Amino acid sequence: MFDGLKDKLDSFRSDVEESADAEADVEAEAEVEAEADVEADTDVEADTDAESSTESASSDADEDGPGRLQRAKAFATGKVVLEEEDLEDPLWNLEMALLESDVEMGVAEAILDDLRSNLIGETKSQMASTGDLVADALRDALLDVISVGQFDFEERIAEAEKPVTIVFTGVNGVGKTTTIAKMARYLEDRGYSSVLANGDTYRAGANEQIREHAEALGKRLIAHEQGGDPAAVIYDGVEYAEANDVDVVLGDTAGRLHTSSDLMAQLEKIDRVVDPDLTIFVDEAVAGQDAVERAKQFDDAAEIDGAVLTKADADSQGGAAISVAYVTGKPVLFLGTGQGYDDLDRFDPEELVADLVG
Ligand SMILES: Nc1nc2c(ncn2[C@@H]2O[C@H](COP(=O)(O)OP(=O)(O)O)[C@@H](O)[C@H]2O)c(=O)[nH]1
Ligand SMILES: [Mg+2]
Repeated sequence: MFDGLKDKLDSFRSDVEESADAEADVEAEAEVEAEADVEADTDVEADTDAESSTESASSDADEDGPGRLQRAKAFATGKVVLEEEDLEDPLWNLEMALLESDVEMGVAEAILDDLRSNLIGETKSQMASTGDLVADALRDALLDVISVGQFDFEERIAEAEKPVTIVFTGVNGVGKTTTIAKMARYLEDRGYSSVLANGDTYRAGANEQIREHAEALGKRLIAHEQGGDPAAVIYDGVEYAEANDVDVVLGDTAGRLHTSSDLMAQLEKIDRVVDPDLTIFVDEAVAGQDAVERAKQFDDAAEIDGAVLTKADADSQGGAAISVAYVTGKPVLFLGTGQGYDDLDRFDPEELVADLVG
């Protein structure tokens, strides 16, 4: 998962390290030269011109000893090692790498700004190498954008009045129905009963598909005829849950109608009629910026509370996982990591960042 992105972040670290170390070498040599200048000046007791002093200095600095000593001294005193020019090239490379990984432009800029303000003027002590400093700054910068809006999903379910109604939105084929099935299993593992309600009354075969999942999981399915009113189906699901003490209603929706404005209007209606406790947007992690764009659109039609990114198992870029929360202001709550019912992982920003920046 996100291996390509991991490599790119790693390159940034070694980029800065290289650039800062090269700078430190130059500075250490300059200092040795400056000291040699002073010695040369006192030796001849005259104001020697720059050229001759450089000459006499370079012969001194050629010996390895003093240069190493200077560097060791700078290292021990914690002098400033990261300057704007050290970061220019690495930051540029990082920005390109993030965009290549399908991170949204504004998100990439936020990460860069964060890094700039955290790293420039940063001092290096004996304890921390440049690489460690950069890794810390990267972790902070990523966490800031990834953790936007996070809340504890389990706690939300626990505290909500039952039945809790959750409606899943998103385009066709991204894994909505599969995610609902996984969610039924996830809830069961935590002691909550659930009923499935098929609001995808548009697609032929939708009832059969979700019924297979319901049967495999031992869950009740509420479904109407194809072409029926999706809001009515989910509403029936809520009534069933109320009458039968079921904790959670999981409402599926269509991912495609005749036109996309029909779809948005239908989602708005479900939102109005059912008034779900949570609306969760589902898209594929692999869709990158398209997923981010769609998250915004769906949020406009029927306000979302969070997102699930599916097929993270097949995503090496991580752009959507990094961008969705920052762009929509709504958190990524789960990652789909496979086709099995247990392949739903709670999205933990700290864990992800630790994984990305080793
Ligand atoms: N690899 C992988 N495949 C998934 C994941 N989630 C869903 N799928 C597959 O994506 C396809 C479409 O899923 P479906 O639930 O029918 O999408 P829907 O049209 O949005 O309801 C199915 O073949 C699923 O098995 C996931 O997290 N990882
Ligand atoms: Mg479906």
